[in-house]
Amino acid sequence: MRQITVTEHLLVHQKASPMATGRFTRLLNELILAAKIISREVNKAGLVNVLGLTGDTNVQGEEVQKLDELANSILIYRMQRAGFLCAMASEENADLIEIPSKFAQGDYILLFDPLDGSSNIDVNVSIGTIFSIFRRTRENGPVYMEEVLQKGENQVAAGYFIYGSSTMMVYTTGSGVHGFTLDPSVGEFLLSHPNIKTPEQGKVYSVNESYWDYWDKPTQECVNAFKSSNNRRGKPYSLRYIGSLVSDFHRNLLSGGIFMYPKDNRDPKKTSGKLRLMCEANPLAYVVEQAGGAASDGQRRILEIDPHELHQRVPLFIGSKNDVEQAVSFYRDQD
Ligand code: AHM
Ligand code: MG
Repeated sequence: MRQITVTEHLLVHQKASPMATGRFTRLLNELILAAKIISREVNKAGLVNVLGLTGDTNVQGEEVQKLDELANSILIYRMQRAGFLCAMASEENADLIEIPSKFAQGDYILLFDPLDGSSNIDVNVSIGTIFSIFRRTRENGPVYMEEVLQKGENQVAAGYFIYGSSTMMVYTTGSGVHGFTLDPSVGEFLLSHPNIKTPEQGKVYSVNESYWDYWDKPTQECVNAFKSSNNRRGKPYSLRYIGSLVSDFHRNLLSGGIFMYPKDNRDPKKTSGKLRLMCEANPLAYVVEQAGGAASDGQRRILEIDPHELHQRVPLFIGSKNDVEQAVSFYRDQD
């Protein structure tokens, strides 16, 4: 059977969209190449001394894994030279990453989490790269932070690569969600999951329940509902939590369910959970909505949140529509 490569798929979609340009397709192709290189490095990590910590902490105050740093530098190196970007932002870098003037400039902005779930790297659990693409709002000139801090609903593309039992790419440009599996023998991503639709009702809830004592009442009531029969489904959900957002999200996208990272009071200043709006919540929210699911911070649709800083954190409830609606019902009229 003839299989469609991701490049062919992009070209077909490019023709169908009046907005799409060849430059956008080439930008995605460059990103795909960077992900293939990261995938290769992840696959041989145990053999080449790139497991473990670098000894540094990142802008989030988290310990940096060697592979985190490697994935970040692969993306920055390739994408700065691609010629289609005017700025980038990474979960690992405090500030915007400029495109040096010696390289061609473009009008897209790329945000990414280079290696999400990195605390799982050393134990061979699936991890991933999450990406979000915006178009800049001004014609030219230097890129200011306001151009980057756009609402998620302005994304022109978003998705992720998951380095799991196979490497997959899942993306949307606003006309459905499509999944491709890397065939390592030919080095191509081939269409394996066309037009993904997430089940309206899931059977799984995914949350780090060890934070119970740090949660507010609505969160405890919400989680209690998922684990009892006192919910819209009428029976308890199963708990699945890998602790690697891309993996938890991907499983729930395909099989149905909800992933939650609510706010907690571990640190009085951290009232917004752990996950980042721009690099994690926005792109996955775009994907899930395009697949028929939903994403909320408990009060608002994630994609409607007006960001005020690059590394802003948000509570996240994401997945099957019925399950997200059920979770949100516990927070309505709060705060
Ligand atoms: P990271 O981007 O530094 O890897 O952190 C995000 C990760 C997510 O992949 C995962 O969902 C979450 O952290 C797990 O956090 P916790 O250990 O608090 O449950
Ligand atoms: Mg992450």
